[in-house]
Order: sequence, then structure tokens, then C-alpha cells
Amino acid sequence: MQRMQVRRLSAPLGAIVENLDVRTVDDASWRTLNDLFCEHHVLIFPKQDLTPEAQMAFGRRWGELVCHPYAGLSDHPEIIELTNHGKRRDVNQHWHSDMSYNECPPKLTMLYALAAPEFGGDTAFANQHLAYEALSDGLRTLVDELEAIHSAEGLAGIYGEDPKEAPRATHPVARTHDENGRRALYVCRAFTQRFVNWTREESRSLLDYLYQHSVRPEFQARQQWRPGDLVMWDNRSVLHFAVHDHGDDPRVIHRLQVAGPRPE
Ligand SMILES: O=C(O)CCC(=O)C(=O)O
Ligand SMILES: [Fe+2]
Repeated sequence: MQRMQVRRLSAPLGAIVENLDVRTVDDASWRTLNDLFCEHHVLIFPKQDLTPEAQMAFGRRWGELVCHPYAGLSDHPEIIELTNHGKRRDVNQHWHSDMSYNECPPKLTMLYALAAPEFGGDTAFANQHLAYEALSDGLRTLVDELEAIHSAEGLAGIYGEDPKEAPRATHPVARTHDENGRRALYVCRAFTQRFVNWTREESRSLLDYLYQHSVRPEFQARQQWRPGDLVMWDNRSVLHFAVHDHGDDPRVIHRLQVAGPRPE
């Protein structure tokens, strides 16, 4: 019988779950993992050995898998292979919450590292519950009233799709997590365009302030990848940023996503 061991990644977020093979998680262990996920927002499972099927089976424990509009492995469309070959500065090089341009963005994203650089290529996270809770009463009251428009225009350009056809959605600027009940800021530089009923010009300075505030160092933590790491993050709770500082050192990651609720 395995006994999982849990330690914190850092003060603002993250838990490292050791001594657990995610291929053999029973229902009781899954409930423990879900509680940890709701509390720490990023779970890290080192030393896994996963085929795409095994990663998808663990992903399905959390809900329905979603396919990405522009990418996917030919034999497993639910999985995208992330590599750094010919990698350009792109939308992952901005803080974002995945697919916030959809009506119902994925609740979680799960990455499995097949190859990782010796150093560099970290993924950075920022806790948006803490960001929301750190706002003044005055700004929090304003933010609670606002909605924003999110769009995949920037991403469509990168994948050679027509930006005019790119998905867009309207979401509250602060959302309530459907499982842990906490409020979180929900805007990001990659996808948020403007506030509803505000022009882009009017929105810019407050959005810029919120972007800066949302990633203050005391809300952040970083994942340093080792091959075999499986990491899942909660798009309802954190922003993330893929730091491309490792040049051509191979970094190969299999990524999937699990469907989430409409942000409210
Ligand atoms: O490569 C990474 O570290 C994360 C990239 C990213 O933004 C994503 O997979 O959603
Ligand atoms: Fe992302």
C-alpha cells in the first residue's frame, strides 16, 4: 500500500505529492488530491512514468478532457506536445489563464514532462485568490462590478488562423471558485481586451494596474521541471507563465486539459 507524502512548494501556492503513482489512485486518494488541489491550486507529482493513455486516464478522474482549437497529437487529439524547437515568443510568454476566451474555460491543465532542461524552462504561477484578497476595499468593490472581454485574437495569429474568427467571451473580473468558494481575480495580459461598457483606452490603465498587481512576487511560485514530473494547475485560481530562458536544451511536455464551469 502506497502512502503519499505531501509537502508545500512555497508559501503562496503548490503542493508536491510524493510516493504516489498516479496510475493507481483509488477513490479515497483522489478525494484527498482534490482537497489538496482546492487548497494549493498547483499539484506536482514527481517521478511518474506515463503513456499518453495513462495521462488521459488520470486526467479523466478530474472531468471531461477538452481538445485545443489549434493543436493536438494526431493519434491523441486531447494531448498537445509542447516543445521548444523553433519556439518563438508567443502567448505563453505572457501571464494567462488557459483559454479564458472560451465561455467555459478548462478548470485545469495537466503537463507531463518527457524531457526537461538541466536548468531553465520553469513554469511560473501566481495565486489569484491572494491577488484578489490583497486589493483595497475600494478597488475590490469596483472590480466586483466589472466584466471583461477575453479574446484568442493573439493566439489565432500565431497558429495562422483568422483573428476575426477567434473565440471570445465575457467573464466577471473577479470569479468565485465553484469548489473552494474563494474569490479570485480573473484578468490576464494574454487574452483580456477591455472591460464591458468601457473602451480599450479607458480600460488600459486599470487593466495594466491589475496585471502588475496580480503577479506580485509574494503571490508567485515556480516549477523547475525534471523528466517524469506531472504538474496540474487550477485555471480558476492561478495565472501561469512559461519562462523560455533555456535556449535549445530539449524540453518536451505532454499537455491536456479538463473542462471547467462558466466563470461566475
Ligand atoms: O510550457 C509551459 O510551461 C506551460 C505552457 C502553457 O502556458 C500551457 O501549457 O498552458
Ligand atoms: Fe497556458
